[in-house]
Amino acid sequence: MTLPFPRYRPELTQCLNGIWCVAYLGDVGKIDRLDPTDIRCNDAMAVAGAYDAAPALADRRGAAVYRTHAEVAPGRAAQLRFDGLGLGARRFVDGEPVGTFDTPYSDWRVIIPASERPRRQIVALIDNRLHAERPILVEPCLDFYLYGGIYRGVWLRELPGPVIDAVQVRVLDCQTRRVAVTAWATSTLPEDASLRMGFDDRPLSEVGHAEHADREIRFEADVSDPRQWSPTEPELHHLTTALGDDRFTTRFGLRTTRLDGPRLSLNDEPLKLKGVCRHESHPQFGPALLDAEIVQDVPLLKRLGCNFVRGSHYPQDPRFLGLCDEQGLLVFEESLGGQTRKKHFENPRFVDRVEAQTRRMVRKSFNHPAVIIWGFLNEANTDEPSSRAVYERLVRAIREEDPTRPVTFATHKPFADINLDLADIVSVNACPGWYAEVNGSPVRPLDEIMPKLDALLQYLANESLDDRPFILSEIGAGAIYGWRDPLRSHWSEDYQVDLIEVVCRKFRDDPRITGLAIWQFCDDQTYANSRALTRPRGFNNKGVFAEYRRPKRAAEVIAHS
Ligand code: ADA
Repeated sequence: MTLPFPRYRPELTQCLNGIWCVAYLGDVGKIDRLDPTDIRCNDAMAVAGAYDAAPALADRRGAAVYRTHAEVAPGRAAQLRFDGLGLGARRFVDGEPVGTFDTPYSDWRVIIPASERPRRQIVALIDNRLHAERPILVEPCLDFYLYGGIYRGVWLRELPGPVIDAVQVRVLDCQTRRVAVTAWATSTLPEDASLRMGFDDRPLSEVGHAEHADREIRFEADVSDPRQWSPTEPELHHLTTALGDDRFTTRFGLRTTRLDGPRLSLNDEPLKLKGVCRHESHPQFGPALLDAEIVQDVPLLKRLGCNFVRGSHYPQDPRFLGLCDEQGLLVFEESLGGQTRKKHFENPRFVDRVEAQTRRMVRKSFNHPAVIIWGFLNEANTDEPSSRAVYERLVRAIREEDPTRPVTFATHKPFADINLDLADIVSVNACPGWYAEVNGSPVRPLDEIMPKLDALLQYLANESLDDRPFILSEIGAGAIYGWRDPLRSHWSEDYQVDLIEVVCRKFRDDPRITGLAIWQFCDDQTYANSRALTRPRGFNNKGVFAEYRRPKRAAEVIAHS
């Protein structure tokens, strides 16, 4: 099996994915008060997997206990890592609670103390209920289904002593190939700890001038045999750091991004970002995508002629980001959010949580050269005065974590947004031509697209916001796969083709538009309640592929535009 990055010593690393024992508890009391120790787990569920994606539990809201065992050498501590789960969870090892989780789609790591038991019991108590009293990061009315379960990989790494836990490689200068490296250990390092390192397949050597502080080691180095990363030549480097016998390998790319007025450049070449928004979603497995599905999505994106993908609306699966690095697809990654309003902005627990998730996303994805833009809180109520302090705080948090990449957020209220000045890139979700002013309007929906986009761009210029790049971060039309209509009405593939043709033409011809992320890559499951009155089949049907990735006619239009 190929381990994803970062890679640890393979002989000390186990992937715990597989079939776990599960008990679905339903709408029990709050999980904070539940002790899962004596609960019998008689059902089986796949990990990764979402329990409410299983037909028997479809659309059920409740808690579930997931249980498995792992072999760990007696006397040795271990690190347990979940790459993404939701919505809320508590975790237990050998019956002892080891943490609470409330940031869906984030990774979650913990160190398990050593024990003499060779077989350790691991339990995740998961909750997919949308508690009113628990400020989750999204509102239940959001337009994608919020599943419960373990969405991504689960890993166990045995720790022979203090080991490297995370490494960030920051490119200081592509020309001089100089990088600044920060490595964090799992625990405080002795003063005389000596770190070795090596690029790619080179032998490891002692790091000369390193600064130590507690768990942190910083040093600079020149990449041997440097190759620049770009979307057309996505050359990647590896950096291995070693403490004692332990190894930690991360992958990175030598590339720089730069903002120069309305221009966004990569390696000093101006970018025109052509792409789509993509949910991590499968009709049968929800957010728990199989390797085969992720691997197939990337060439489909490339076949659309995309060089860009907006990972909507949460931190992305590291497997997907790894493939984007390898294939040269540029990514706008954002932390989870949606329909955020006054009650959230004024709730300190909510704001702490968004900030924690946003910081975690930046730390986790820092070394992916494909990620070129950070975002947060899709479509919040940014006309709300209480949003200002939150937006200032989130922008500051991202810049503290990473001063090298531009920061943005997708707004759907551009004319009333009070925070646009904080963004390095203005990103607007617009929907002319779809949620069109049809009632009583003499204008055909398609004919309103150009004037509305022009009015938006003119407004940004009037507000002096044309001094930075502009991304049309969502625009699209719903189409039911296979439905052709000579009248080219809404919901037909023909209407989606017409709308996307207009949008692609505008994007191609208007130099004020730096980026386009068409809404969306493929149809995805949303709620099966009365929302389905505007979401036929209970899906958001604006995909240019249907949910099983069959191309609609619009895919050809994008590919040839
Ligand atoms: C918004 C939102 C998307 C989706 C879209 C739509 O722009 O950000 O998640 O809901 O609307 O299809 O209406």
